[in-house]
Amino acid sequence: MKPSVRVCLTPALISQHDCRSSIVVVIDVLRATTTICTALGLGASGVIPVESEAECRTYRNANCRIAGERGGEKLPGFDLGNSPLELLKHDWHNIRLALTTTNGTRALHASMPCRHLVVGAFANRTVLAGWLAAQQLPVVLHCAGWRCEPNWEDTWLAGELVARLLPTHEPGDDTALLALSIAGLDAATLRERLAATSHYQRLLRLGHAADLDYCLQADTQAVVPRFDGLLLTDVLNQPAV
Ligand code: 3SL
Repeated sequence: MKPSVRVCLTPALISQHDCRSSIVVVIDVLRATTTICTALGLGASGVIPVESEAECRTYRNANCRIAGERGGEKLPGFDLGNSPLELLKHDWHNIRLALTTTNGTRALHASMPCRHLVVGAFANRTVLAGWLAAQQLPVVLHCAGWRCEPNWEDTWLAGELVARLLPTHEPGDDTALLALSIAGLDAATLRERLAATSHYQRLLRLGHAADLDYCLQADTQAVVPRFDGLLLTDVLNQPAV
């Protein structure tokens, strides 16, 4: 029997899922999980996802930059906002990133405890799907949404991942089928619907058009960020033991 792949549309529903026996994949396409994949893809030595602004400030030191936003706007005094493209301007060798965001970093903490916790974005779609397929474990795709409401872009990527897992996993709930049907729409309809969504429009208003384009590009970072409770590191790039 194939293991299941289920979809959780918002952190408000994550307690309904059996995370302890599953790989949970946190998805926040715009923009937190794209930022995490980009930081690790650029060689950062880890990403610390933090729930509060105050705690995040405590991580700043010579080897750790702090990044964060609320409502899409950079937090005052932080080194960086939550723009994945901003990361490209910096050298990340031996540097960590502590990150606090409105939804994505909270969804990560809300997923604990679980068997494994990894991060998904369009940026790592193919390598992530391949890694998940190889684990032969139940999967919960946990969409960060917006303030505990579902959103379009995270559900879309969840559907894309369900589609890629069909050879090895069984859709385990109606929500997986719903996400699958969204991912099956033609490319023009997907982009048209996305352009009408609230967070897309919010990021446009805030001047983040370039981030939007970047976050929707598939397979820019060959990483699978895994969370050990403190730090996200790339599971594909672990030192041999
Ligand atoms: O909510 C989040 O975690 C962020 O990704 C939102 S934003 O794109 O930075 O506004």
